[in-house]
Amino acid sequence: MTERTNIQALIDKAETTHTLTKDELVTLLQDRQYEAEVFAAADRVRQKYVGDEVHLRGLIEFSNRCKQNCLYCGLRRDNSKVSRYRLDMDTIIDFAVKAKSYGYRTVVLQSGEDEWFDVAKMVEIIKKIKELDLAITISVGEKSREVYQAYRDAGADRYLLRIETTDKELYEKLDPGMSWDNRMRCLYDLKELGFELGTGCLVGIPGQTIESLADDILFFKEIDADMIGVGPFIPNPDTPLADEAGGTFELSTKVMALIRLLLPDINIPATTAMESLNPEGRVLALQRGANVVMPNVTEGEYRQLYLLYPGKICVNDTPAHCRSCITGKITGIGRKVSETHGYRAKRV
Ligand code: MET
Repeated sequence: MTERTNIQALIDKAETTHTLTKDELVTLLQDRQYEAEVFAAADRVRQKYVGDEVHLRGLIEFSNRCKQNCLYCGLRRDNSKVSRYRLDMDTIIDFAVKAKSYGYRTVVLQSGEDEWFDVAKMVEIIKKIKELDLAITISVGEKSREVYQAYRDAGADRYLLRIETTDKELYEKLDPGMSWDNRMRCLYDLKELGFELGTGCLVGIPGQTIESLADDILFFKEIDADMIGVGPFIPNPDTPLADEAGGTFELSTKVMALIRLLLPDINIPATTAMESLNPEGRVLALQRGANVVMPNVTEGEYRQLYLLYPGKICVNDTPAHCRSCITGKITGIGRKVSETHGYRAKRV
């Protein structure tokens, strides 16, 4: 077969059977010539399985304090340049009320790993937000199964915990003091407890190979993740990886498009980090397989203090501005803002 025919056959296989072997994924990840065909196939699969609606999730970044020391993250414990904040409970609830008033049907509560928010405080926050008839996604890192159970019992619907990389050795190098096995344990516990499970990976971290990205994609299928967020690695000057090369927009969206082909009915965000690399990043991502956007609803000075990576977009905007801006972008490409809670479609 000629190269074109071979690549086209792989794309057709992915589009029709939603399966690829590791070698086939590697071939598609390495190819640069027929990327447009991969993106077009992902867009068709997105349209067929989850439709034209885009789900918006209002993101509340409620604490930038973190006990972990991940080398790639601006909020790492050893970064003394960050001025640390922690929102009080009333402020968190207030932001959730406002998120609802902007029309969001889900709030995502995200923070560094901040033990001040113990299980009792989180349960109280979750219960109060549930009274607003919002879906709740929690993203606060690694906890025991019992703690996850308590969040679930309180009404949390979804949990976001990226594996970041399925390469165990690389993971443990980049996340000193953390255990890859424990992160896997967390992901399987969350799935078993009935959360909609969100995970995902970084693209372009130093030491990562194309083969390991293929493993990441196959792992997402294996665990039957309900949402997958892919972010390009963007080196933060205040971290040990300051001088490393970052990931590219093209490869990040390629990984995302392949995930759409293999997990056709899941929710996939057009991530903020993608738009930080390309001014049209979220719209392009929505046309390459994504069907979710997570606008920030954190207000005031806190918005500038939650810098996982430099160049983060919208840090000087208000939540109301972001709401109308993103609506304009979505309708501008002929898509529609969803008015549902946006659970996984499950149409396969
Ligand atoms: N540290 C947590 C995690 O790894 C929370 C999000 S990262 C800012 O998932």
